[in-house]
Amino acid sequence: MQALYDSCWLRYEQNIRNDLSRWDTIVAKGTSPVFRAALAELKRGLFSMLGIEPEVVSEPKSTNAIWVGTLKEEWLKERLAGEKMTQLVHSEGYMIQSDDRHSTSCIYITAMTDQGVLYGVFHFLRLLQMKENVDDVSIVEQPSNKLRMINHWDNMDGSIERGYAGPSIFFADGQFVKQKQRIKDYARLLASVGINAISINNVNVHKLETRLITEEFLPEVAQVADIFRMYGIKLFLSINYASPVEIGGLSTADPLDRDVQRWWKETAARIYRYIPDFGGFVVKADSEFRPGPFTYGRSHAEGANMLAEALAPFGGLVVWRCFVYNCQQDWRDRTTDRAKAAYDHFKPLDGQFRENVVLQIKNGPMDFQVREPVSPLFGAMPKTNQMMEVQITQEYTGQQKHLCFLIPQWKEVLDFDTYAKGKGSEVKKVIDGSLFGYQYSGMAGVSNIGNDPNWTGHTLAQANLYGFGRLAWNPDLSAEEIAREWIVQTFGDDPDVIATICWMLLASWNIYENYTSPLGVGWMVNPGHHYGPNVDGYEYSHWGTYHYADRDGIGVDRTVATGTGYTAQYFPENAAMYESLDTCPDELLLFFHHVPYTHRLHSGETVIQHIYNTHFEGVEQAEQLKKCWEQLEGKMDAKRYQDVLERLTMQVEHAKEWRDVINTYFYRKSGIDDQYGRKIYR
Ligand code: GCW
Repeated sequence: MQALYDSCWLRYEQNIRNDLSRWDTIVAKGTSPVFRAALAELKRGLFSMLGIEPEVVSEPKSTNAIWVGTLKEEWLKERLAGEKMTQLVHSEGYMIQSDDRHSTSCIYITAMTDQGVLYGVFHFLRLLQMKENVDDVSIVEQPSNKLRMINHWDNMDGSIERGYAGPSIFFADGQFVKQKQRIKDYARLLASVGINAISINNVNVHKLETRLITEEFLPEVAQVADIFRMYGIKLFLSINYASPVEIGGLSTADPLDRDVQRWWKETAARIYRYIPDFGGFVVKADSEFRPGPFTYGRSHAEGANMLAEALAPFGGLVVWRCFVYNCQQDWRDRTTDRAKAAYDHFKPLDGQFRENVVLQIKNGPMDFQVREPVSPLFGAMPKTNQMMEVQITQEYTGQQKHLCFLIPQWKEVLDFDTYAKGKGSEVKKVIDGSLFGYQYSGMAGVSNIGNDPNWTGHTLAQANLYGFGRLAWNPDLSAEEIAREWIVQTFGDDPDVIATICWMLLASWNIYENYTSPLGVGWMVNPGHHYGPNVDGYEYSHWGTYHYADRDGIGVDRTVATGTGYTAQYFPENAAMYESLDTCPDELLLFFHHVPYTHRLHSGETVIQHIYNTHFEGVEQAEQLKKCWEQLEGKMDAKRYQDVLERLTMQVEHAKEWRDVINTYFYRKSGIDDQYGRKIYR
C-alpha cells in the first residue's frame, strides 16, 4: 500500500542484490504482539527492497534462512553457541550474526526479549537500506540509556504547543483522533531508532486534558497505549498537579493530605486497570503558572514522592521536570538570575526523592537557546535519578522553517565533562546512570512532528528526530555518522547527495547561530511565538531573560566576583573556566560576562566586529545552503526537492532580517563602524 505521506527513513527503496537465496525463509516462533510487529516489519522491508515474500516457518526446512527469536528459545541458543551471545546482557540489546558454518548461509537476529528482537530487525533493515554487506556480520548492540523518551506538547483541541508541522496526530476537536493508522506509523518510526517511552499530552495540562486520567478518556488512552506497546514503547501521561481539586472534588492538592494521597492511589489503580504497563506521569509543577507543591508549602520531593508512592505498586515512574523558576521577575532586580533556579531548587533535595522518581533536566539552565552552557545540575545530585530533556522541536532554532540540525549541539552537551567525580564525568555518563548507579535515567526529546504529510514541516528536520533516537541509544555515535545513515535511508546513496546534504546538516547549527543572537546571550526573539528577531523583545519583561546591552557593552555578569554568582554552581574546574575572561569560551562569553563592545575575543576580533562579521557571514552561509540544495535538483523526487527549496528560500530572506536588525541595533547602541564598511542600516 502506498502511504499517503512520507515514510521518512523507512522508505525501503528497491535495492538489488545478487544472492537472494538466503532470504526466502524466515525461521521464527515468537507470538507476542511485539514479535509479530518485528516479523511484519522484516517482511515489509524485504518485500519492498528485494521484492521477495519470505515464507515464515517455525521449523527450518530449507537450509538458508533468517532466524529470528529470543535466546530463551533453545533452538537458537544451540545454533549460536560459542558466538558473542554472552556479551548480550541488556534486555533491550540484540545480536545480528551471519553464519556459514553449517554449510548453509544464515543470519540470526536474536535478543533476550522480543523488544530486543524488534530493534535487531530494524538494525538489520537499516543495514540493507544502506547497502551494507550482510554476508559477514557480527553485531552486538545494547542501548546506553534506559529511558529513551519522546515528550509531546499536544493539546486535545489538536494544537501543539511549539509545534511547527501541523496539528496533533493524537487529538482533534477535544477528542482522540478516530483514524489511528498514523499513530502506528509514528510508533514504527520511533521504534526503528530505539525509542521506548512516550508521553502524548502537553506538560501544560489544561482543563480537558486533566481528565485524560478519568474513565471518560482512559479507554481511548488505552487504545493508543496498545499501538505503542506493539513497538516496545510505554505510554506516559502529563498530569495536572491540581487534579484532586479540579476533577477529584477535593478542596486541596496538598501532597501530605491523606485524601489527596488516597485519590492519587485510586487514580493510579484505575489507570493500570486499563493500561497494565502504563509508564507513569510527566509533571510540570510550580513552573510558568502551573500548580504544584509550593502552593501548600511543600517541597518538590514531597510533591513528587506522593505521586511516586501511588505509582510504585504498579512499577510506574514519575518524570518530574526541573524547569522551575520565577517567571514573574522584575527586570530591575539584578539579584535574581533565572539560570540559577533549577540548581537552587533541586540540589538541596538530593537523596530525598523515591527511587521511582526521575528528575528531567533541560540541557541548559535557561530554555533551549541556540547556545547555552550545560545545566550545572547534571552530576550535582548523586543520590537522585536524573535524565536530560532536549527540544527536538525547533522553538528557538528556526521553527522548522530554518535548517538547524541539532545533533552536534546535543553531542556537545553529552560530551561535556561535569567533573562531578573528577575528570571523565561527562553528562552522558550521568544520564546513562553509570556514574552514580541511577536506577532510572536517560533522555527525553520534545517531539517535532505533527500531521503534515512529511511529519516535520521541513523535510530535513526529520533528521533531528532520527538523530535524537540514535543518540539516546548510543551517545558515542558521531553527528556525521548519524547524518549519513539518515541521508542514505531517506534520499538514497548517490555520493553527491550524501556529501551535499551531510555538509548542509553539519554546518546548519553554526550558521543559524551566526545570524541570530550572539555569543551565548540568547533570546532577542519576538515575545510569545519566539520567531524572528526582536533584540529587546524580552528585555523589560518578567521572564528573566535579559542581555543588558547599553551603549558601552553587553552580556550578563554571572561571575562570583562581580555578578550573580551562577558560575559557582559548577564543579570547580568548570566554575573556574567560566569565571575568568581568560578561559571562558568565546561562544559563551555573553552568557557569563558583561563586556565592552571593544573587548577582544580569543579569536582576536572585538565583540562588536564579531557581531557584524558573523551576521554578514551567516546570511552568506544561508545562501550557500540554498545553492548546495539546488545542485540536487533531479536527484530526488520533485516534491521533496521543492519543499526543501521553499524553506531554504525563506531561510535566506529571514536570515537577512536577522542580520539587519541585529547589526543595526548594535551599531546604534555602540556607534562603532563595521571595520569593512559593509551596509548597516542606520
Ligand atoms: O520553552 C518554554 C516554552 C513553553 C514550554 C516550556 C516548558 C510547554 O516556551 O511553551 O511549555 O518551555 O518547557 O515547560
